[in-house]
Amino acid sequence: MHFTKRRFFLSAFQVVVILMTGGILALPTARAGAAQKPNIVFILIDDMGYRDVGCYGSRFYLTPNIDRLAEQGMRFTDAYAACPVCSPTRLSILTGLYPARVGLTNFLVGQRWPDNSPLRPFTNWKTEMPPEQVTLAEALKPLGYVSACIGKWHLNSRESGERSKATSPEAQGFDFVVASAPNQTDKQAAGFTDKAIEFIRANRDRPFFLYLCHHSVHIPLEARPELIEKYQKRVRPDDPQNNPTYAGMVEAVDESTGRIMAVLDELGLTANTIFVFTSDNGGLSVREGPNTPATSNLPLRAGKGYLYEGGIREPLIIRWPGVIASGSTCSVPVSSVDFYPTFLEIVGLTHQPVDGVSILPLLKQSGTLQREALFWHYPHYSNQGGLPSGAIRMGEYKLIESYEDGRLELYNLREDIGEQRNLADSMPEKAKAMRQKLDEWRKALGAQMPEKNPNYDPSKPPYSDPAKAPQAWQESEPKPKSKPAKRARK
Ligand SMILES: [Ca+2]
Repeated sequence: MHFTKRRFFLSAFQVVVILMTGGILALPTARAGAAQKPNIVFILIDDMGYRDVGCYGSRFYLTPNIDRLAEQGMRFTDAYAACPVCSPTRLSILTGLYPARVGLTNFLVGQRWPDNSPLRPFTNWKTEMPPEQVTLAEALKPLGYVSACIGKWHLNSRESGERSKATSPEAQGFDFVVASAPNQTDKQAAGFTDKAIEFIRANRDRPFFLYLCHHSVHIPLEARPELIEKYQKRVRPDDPQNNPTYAGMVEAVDESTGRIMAVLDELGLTANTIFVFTSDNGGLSVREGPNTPATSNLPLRAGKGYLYEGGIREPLIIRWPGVIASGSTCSVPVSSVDFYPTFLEIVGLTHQPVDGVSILPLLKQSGTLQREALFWHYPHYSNQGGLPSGAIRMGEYKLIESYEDGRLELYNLREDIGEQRNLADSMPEKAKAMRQKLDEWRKALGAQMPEKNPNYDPSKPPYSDPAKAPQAWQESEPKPKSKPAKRARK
């Protein structure tokens, strides 16, 4: 089943009803005289890892502005991206849907598949966001919001040709768009920030949604020379985070965040602005391009491209003065599919069913979530060495299922955040029940599954031409059937 614009427009009638009955004015609380709906500032960093921020435990990177944002808001310890790579997580943020439901399950458009692997490549996965999906910008528009998309979009592609126009930010509800080719260098962080500030100043008197998506801290790694020099002096032999160039990029997005915070203060908008800071997938912890690995997510296992915690657990800070207690933390697991229903509940907008749930009770500390599980479906080989797999988190337990051979990994994240002790054999009933739930979820969403490869020859390497393999594969042990534990650690 797909949720479409048609269903959204049906519910638009309900919006009118809510407007007429004053429901919207009734929702925002604790902001005296705030008749105007809250602004939303959403800063999305590309490939920033869970531990890449000072307030998440880094001893190497310096992020005073992001740390200050956390002191003024809520820091989530168990926040997840819906996918370990870019595009699907971006889809989930803007629609509230799991990537598996839409069939957009990999980054656009770079599927690389080993020619000798246990699974056959499938090609009918979506290579653009279906135009009929209702984005946050489209949903907010009837309430008078003006929306900006500044930076990386990554939900369409040149490969989709003419159709890419229908999936551009402009066609998906954004009024002000500053876009560029993917993977531009760090020089753009400041330029994007200039544009974001321009947008905020121009729209200070009306509700706005700023979706600021830096290319940083994605490869290629490039930073200002003075920052590289600064962090060269901070490298310590016992710290696995030790890349001065990457550190310079982290500092540049911290500066950007500080500048956005400052302009909100200057214009008196801070109190009526929901400020979100997060990332789209884990930090790059293997070799991929010059001067990599970029970072280390330790003690989390692995990084971008993997369903281990290092690939999907994210920094998430949300500030909303008067509603969110300053300096608070939340350890309830949340996902990038939750932003959409949360924002729409806050502005009082009824919407079509989505996969995420509103986390407003967590923000207000007025209750918890009635959610049994979080799910992931990544049926691809990642450039970083990740294998086609699915995952489910229920409470403190997480199960990962390999799609190559059905191998199960079960971890207790409370006792074993590094996912080092596989409990699947010692807790077979728990593993079986969670695997069953994951399978039911996949079936309910119509998740695409790769088929077995009848020509697979385990005695041969995954790539017949090893030079065509991603760098992370070339530098690791033989790929298929090897133990992920060996490959995943730096
Ligand atoms: Ca990314």
